[in-house]
Amino acid sequence: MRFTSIVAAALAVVPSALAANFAVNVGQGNTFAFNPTSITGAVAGDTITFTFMSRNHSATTTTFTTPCPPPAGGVPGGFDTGFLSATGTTQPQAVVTLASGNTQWVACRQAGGAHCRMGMTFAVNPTAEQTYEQFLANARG
Ligand SMILES: [Cu+2]
Repeated sequence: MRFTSIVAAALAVVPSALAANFAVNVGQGNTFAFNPTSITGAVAGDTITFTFMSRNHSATTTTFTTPCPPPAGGVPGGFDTGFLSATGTTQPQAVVTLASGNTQWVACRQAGGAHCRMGMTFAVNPTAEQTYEQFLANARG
């Protein structure tokens, strides 16, 4: 009986022990930017913790070819943190758990896409065929 409960407890710990968290700053230094601008090697179950450091922004999934503005709620299978404001010393966080390791394109949807067009963009697992740099160029139009 004791042995069984120890095994069950050990198994319960495995998924969280394997999952990685990626820390991403949003609007750091009052800029219209995500920092870092991309992450690689993310797999299902990993988390991204977005920390909103200035103004009012979102992290919203969008398309590679037409990034701006991202759709409210994000693209199907994606995510949208909604708008979060950093005020004074308050820097809200949003934690997104990835359902897959698929490539995802992310931008701020504030101001009808104005922040996005200024280059406020982020990529999850960009590829050699679809690079972050090309996504950024698509956003800037
Ligand atoms: Cu923004």
